[in-house]
Amino acid sequence: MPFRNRYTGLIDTYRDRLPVHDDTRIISLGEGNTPLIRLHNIPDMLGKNVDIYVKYEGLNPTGSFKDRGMTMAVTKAVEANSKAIICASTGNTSAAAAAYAARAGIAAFVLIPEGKIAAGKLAQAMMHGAVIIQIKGNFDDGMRLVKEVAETAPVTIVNSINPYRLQGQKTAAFEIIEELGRAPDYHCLPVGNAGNITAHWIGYCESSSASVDCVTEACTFCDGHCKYAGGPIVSNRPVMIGYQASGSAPFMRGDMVDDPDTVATAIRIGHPQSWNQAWKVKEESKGWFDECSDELILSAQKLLTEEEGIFCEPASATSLAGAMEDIKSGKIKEGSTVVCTLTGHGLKDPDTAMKQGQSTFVTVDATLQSVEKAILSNM
Ligand code: AN7
Repeated sequence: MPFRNRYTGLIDTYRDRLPVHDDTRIISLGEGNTPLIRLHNIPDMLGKNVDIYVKYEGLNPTGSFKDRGMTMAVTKAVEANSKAIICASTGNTSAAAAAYAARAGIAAFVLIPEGKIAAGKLAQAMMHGAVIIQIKGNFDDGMRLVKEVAETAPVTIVNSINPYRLQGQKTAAFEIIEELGRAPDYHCLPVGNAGNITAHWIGYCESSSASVDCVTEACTFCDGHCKYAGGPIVSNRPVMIGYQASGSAPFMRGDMVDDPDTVATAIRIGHPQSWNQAWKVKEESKGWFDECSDELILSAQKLLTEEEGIFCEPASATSLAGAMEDIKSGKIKEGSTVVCTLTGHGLKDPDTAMKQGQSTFVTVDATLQSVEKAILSNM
C-alpha cells in the first residue's frame, strides 16, 4: 500500500497563498482539511431539489474554525518575537488561542464574558493554561478593553481584527473549491464579528477568474496580504448569506446592538468588528443577511444530529436554520448547490445539548424486564 503524506496543517498546504516565508516557524496542530459532508435526509424532508453540503469545522483540533485563523496569527506573532497573545472571546477564540499559545510556548490572556461561555470552551482555555480574565460585561466590552490594553501592554491581539486571522480562515474556501471543482452557488455562515464571512469571500475571490478587480478590493480587508499566488481558478463565486440570532442581529438592525442575547452564546456579539467588510461582502456577492430565532436555531441543531448524525454547537446551526428557511421560501433557488459552515463542534456546549435531549433519557431498574420495557415502549 502506498504511503500517504502526513497532513501537516493549512499553512504547509497553502503556503503559496499565505503570508509566510520559507524559514517561518509554523505553529500548527494539523488544522484544516475538514470534511464537506453532503446532506441526504434534510433535503428530502424539505422536498426541494437543492444540494446541501455542510463544512464541518467542528473537526478542527480545538473544535472550531478559529484554528484556521489562530495557526496564522500565532505563527506571525512568534515570527515577530511576541511573548504573549490576548483576545476577547465568546469562547472558541479563547480555546484556540490557549491551545496555539501552549504549542508555541508563549502566554495567552483571554477576556471572557461572565457566565456566558459554554462549558467545553472554558475547560479548554483552563486546561491549556491561558490566564482567564472573566469580565462583568459582554464580548463587546471585552473587545474594547483588549484594544485599549494592547496599546501599552506587550501583547499581540489575536481576535479577527488581526489580519492574519482572516488569511488563515480564507483556506476553508480553497478546500471547498477543490472538492466541488467549483464554488458553491450559495455559502451560508453564522455571523458574529463577521470575520469568517469576510475571510471566505477573500478565499473565493482569490480563486475566481472573474475577480481580478475584486481581489484587489478584497486585499483592503487584509492589509494587502491576499495576493494570488497559486491554486485552482474557477469561474464562479457564491452568493454569501450571513445569518444572525434574532437577539443579537446588528446586521439586521443596521446598527450596533448594545445588549445582545441568544442561546447561541458564540455569536452573542452586538458590535461586529468586521462591520464594513461584511457589508461589502454582501454587496459584492449579491448576498443578504437574515436572522433566526433561538427556537429555530436549536431545532436545526437537533435536526442535524437526529437526521444526519452531525453534532454542531447552537451558533453553527444558525447557518443551516437560515438556509432551510430560504430554501423553503425559494429565495435560495432550486437546482443550486449550497454550503453551510458548521463553525463549531456540538461537544463545546453540553449544557444546551442536554436540555434538548431529555425526552430520550429514561432511568429504570437494573432488570431485564425494565430494560425490555424501555426498549419496546420507545420503538
Ligand atoms: C461557533 O470565539 O467571536 O462572524 O470570540 O464561535 O467570524 O465572528 C466566535 C465566533 C460563529 C462567528 N460560530 O464568527 C469568539 C467568537 C461559532 C463561533 C462565530 C463564532 P465571526
